[in-house]
Amino acid sequence: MALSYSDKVTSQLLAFVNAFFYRPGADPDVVAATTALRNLDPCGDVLSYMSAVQSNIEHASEVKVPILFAGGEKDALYPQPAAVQAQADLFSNAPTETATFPATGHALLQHKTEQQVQERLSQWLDDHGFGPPERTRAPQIPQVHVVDLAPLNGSGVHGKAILIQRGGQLRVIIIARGLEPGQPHAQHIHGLDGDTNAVCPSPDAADQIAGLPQEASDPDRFISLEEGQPSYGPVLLPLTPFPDAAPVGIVTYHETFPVSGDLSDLSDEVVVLHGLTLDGGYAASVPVACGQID
Ligand SMILES: [Cu+2]
Repeated sequence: MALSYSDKVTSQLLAFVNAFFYRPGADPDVVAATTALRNLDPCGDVLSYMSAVQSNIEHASEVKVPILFAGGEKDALYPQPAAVQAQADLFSNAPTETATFPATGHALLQHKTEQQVQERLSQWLDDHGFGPPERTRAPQIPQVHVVDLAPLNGSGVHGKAILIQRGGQLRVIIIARGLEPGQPHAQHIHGLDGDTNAVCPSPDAADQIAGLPQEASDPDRFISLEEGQPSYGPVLLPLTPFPDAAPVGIVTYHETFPVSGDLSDLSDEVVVLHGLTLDGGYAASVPVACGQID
């Protein structure tokens, strides 16, 4: 069975309790009855207060983090500014500051100076690198883009890219079929500068080089990587590692990238897959599928 309340009471502690909670001359029977009924507080019972204070004082010099001691000038329990200064002096190895608020009592946040106290505490937190509270930042709602990948250059490649953007992270999932089995397929997010929408190149992009007639400039009739660039722009994000297509010509891909700047808004960009066997062998850079990101 636990010790009763009265078992723990020493005469010294009882004197402290009497002085703290009761007027001089309070009826001893009332004091005894109410003391016995006193609830335990979260730190143990109130009678542990004195020994806790003693222990805290003994360990105060071990504290090394910054501390602000704040008190009210009209505090009837702890006369200020002497009390906050006495506390600060105990923490001899910590960087300490003191603040005393005029026309303020013991409960700092329950007086008309509350705003002043709040501002001083906020300023101290700011000065010590705590910054604005997390809850003032915008919530991070994921943006999801589902992109249809349509064939270029008669490749027969079809697929989907799913782009999930949240905070500074971009998850990319690509599933495509009709690719060259066993070959590596470069894949990128392409885009144009500023607000210009990148688009997938139309078949006549094949003769856009230098404005020459198609037969002269591009006898192969294929849209090369460079010929597609006026439509889709340069590479903004290589979706590495580039996958090899499975023996049946399928690619499945899943990676996460940190993104910022141009890529924080993907809605003007395109996804391009590359790699096709032409007469001269495997042309790794030729675009074979493209999809505009909505
Ligand atoms: Cu590309």
